Amino acid sequence: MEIYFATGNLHKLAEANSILSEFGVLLKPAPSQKIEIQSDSLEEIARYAAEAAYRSLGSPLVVEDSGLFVESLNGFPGPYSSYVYKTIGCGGILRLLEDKCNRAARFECVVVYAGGDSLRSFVGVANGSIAESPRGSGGFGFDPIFVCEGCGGRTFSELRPSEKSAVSHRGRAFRALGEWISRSGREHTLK
Ligand code: ITT
Repeated sequence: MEIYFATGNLHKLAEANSILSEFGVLLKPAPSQKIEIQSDSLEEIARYAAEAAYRSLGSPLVVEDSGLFVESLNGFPGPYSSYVYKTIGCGGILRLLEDKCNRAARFECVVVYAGGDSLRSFVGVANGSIAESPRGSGGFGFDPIFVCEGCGGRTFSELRPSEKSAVSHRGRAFRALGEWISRSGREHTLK
């Protein structure tokens, strides 16, 4: 069964597909661009984008919005993570934390499915902390500086892709989508 995924981030597509393949679902890149509003809420951003993409595409699809929330920076960069990664990157976040004792952080992910009469949100959170310096070579974005709880002190970049998906914000949100599709959503999908 196939569903469109409106994203410009191929890493997200690959991670989401490895998770949804367990549910017999294949995500295809949507032929329309994700429209991104500015908001402090990942869910609001993802819902707006899903509704807009569904209006233009007319086929069932998913949209995902995610971000890194650093506790001692009052949740920054949060919904602005994509822009902050492109501008100051992992090094910039490490510099902002130089004088901070509290390095707690979390990744959040909201996946929104739009199709038929359904607009459904699925949320995933991964708790952890910001490393003292970047470590590892896998993944993307802020992975080299995010140490996930329960991963033996390793950053997301030091985990195998399957290990990251087992504990990540994206893994949790897309598994919840996969379970919902398995239970009730099959009639809304393309094939
Ligand atoms: P689309 O909006 O086109 O889907 P994007 O990369 O711009 O792609 P977001 O607006 O949701 O996606 O921004 C999320 C940013 O948060 C992303 O660009 C990364 O910098 C960071 N991020 C999200 N999930 C991550 C992960 O699993 N590992 C590392 N960084 C992540």
